[in-house]
Amino acid sequence: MAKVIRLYESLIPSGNAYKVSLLLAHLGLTDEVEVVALDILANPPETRRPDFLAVNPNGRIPVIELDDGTILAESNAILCYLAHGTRYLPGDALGLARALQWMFFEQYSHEPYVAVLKFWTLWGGLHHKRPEDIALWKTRGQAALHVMDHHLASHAWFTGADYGVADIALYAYTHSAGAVGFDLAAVPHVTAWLDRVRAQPGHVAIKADPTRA
Ligand SMILES: N[C@@H](CCC(=O)N[C@@H](CS)C(=O)NCC(=O)O)C(=O)O
Repeated sequence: MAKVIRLYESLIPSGNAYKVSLLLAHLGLTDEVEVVALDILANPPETRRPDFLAVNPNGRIPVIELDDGTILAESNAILCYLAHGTRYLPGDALGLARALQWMFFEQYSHEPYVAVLKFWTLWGGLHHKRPEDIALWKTRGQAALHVMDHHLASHAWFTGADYGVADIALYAYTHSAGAVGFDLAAVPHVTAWLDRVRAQPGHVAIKADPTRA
């Protein structure tokens, strides 16, 4: 399997990029990977300039580069690649599908609301957004947290008996959801799970925000 040599991520702390950094830390690979941090707040964003579009035509981070020149985009696909053959990705068909179930949930029902509200609250000027859009992000993001809470009422982790890629994918934006107005007190099983994730060997926090230094 080709080795990861470079991670394209952002200068401000991106939850999608944090997923990759967190798994690299669990795998003890952090020091082997060069990090290229792009300014996504610039005008135009560095992710939308020709040199990066040649790397990822979708103009988004995270992206990894492997030692054979292969490029891989999409945070949850990157998690699956890096976790292949490790304890963080189930090897059986149902376990793998269950991990994918929660990672698709994360991208369709959670990240578009929880991450988007975080971005506009912290970096985008929320007052420029339409009140009905803000209300939708809050309602749907909170609904996603309740779906997680329902699962975690009877399971320690999102896939089988062990912590893995689905937990990493969902932790990335859930851990900071309270700071942007979501009600974590209403989802006690989620808050207990956040503590279990933080207690995993090799856990690292998301990086600091340079715009708030
Ligand atoms: N589905 C993608 C979403 C990636 C994404 O939205 N990345 C944002 C940062 S969190 C980005 O690159 N924004 C800059 C841009 O869109 O130009 C993934 O999971 O990797």
